[in-house]
Order: sequence, then C-alpha cells, then structure tokens
Amino acid sequence: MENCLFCKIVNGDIPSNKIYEDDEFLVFHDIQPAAPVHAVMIPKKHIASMNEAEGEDFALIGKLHQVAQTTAKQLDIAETGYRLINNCGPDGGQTVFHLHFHLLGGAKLGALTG
Ligand code: D5M
Repeated sequence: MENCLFCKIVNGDIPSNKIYEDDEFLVFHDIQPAAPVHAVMIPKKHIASMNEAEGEDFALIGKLHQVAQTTAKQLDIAETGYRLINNCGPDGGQTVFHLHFHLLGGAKLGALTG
C-alpha cells in the first residue's frame, strides 16, 4: 500500500530494527518504546486496522499471536510476563493504519487506563 509507513518498512524503503521475519510477518523494535522491551508485530499484508480484517485475515491474526509467544521467549520476557496490545482507530490510539500489535514487557507494567 502506497504511503503506508509499515508497508514501507516491509519493503525495506524505511529501515527497522528487525527481531523476526518470515513470509507473512515482520517484528521490529518500536522507535518510541513505552517499556524496556517494546516490539511492533505486523502482518506483511496491508490490513488498515482490526476493523478492516476479514475472512482469512483472522487466521493470519491468530498466527501472529503464535509469533508473539515465540518472540516473547526470544526477547526473554516470557517468564516474567508481557502485554499484547492492538490499538484500533483514533479513539483506540492507533496512529499507523496498518494492523499491528504491541508486545510490551521487561518491567512490571501499570494498570490499563482509559
Ligand atoms: O502505534 C504505532 C507505533 O509505531 C508507535 O508506537 C511508534 C511506532 N513506529 C512509528 N514509526 C516507526 C518506525 N519507523 N520504526 C519503528 N516503530 C515505529 P499505534 O498503535 O498506531 O499508535
């Protein structure tokens, strides 16, 4: 998708600090970390947000959770625990409109606030 920041990262037009990559997914360190460990997990397929997911996208999103589990082990936060977040739409705090999950850990995280 033209003018999508994360598609540009997938295509290599914008560099990223990669943690994991396969044919379907890319995981990289967040440029503005909100925790000691903060990874961004995306499907390479452009899906604008959770609202736009349809059909086989949900299987992809399921697999992304498997990648989250593996990545948490790789980043050594599996034992202590972590948080997996999807921000959807403006009120959800989404700023990049390419579906992604935040994987946060490395410290005891505060309570969720609205
Ligand atoms: O989260 C979008 C996230 O994307 C936010 O935490 C910053 C991160 N971001 C933005 N640009 C980059 C680059 N170039 N590399 C790594 N991380 C980046 P949202 O849920 O949409 O607010």
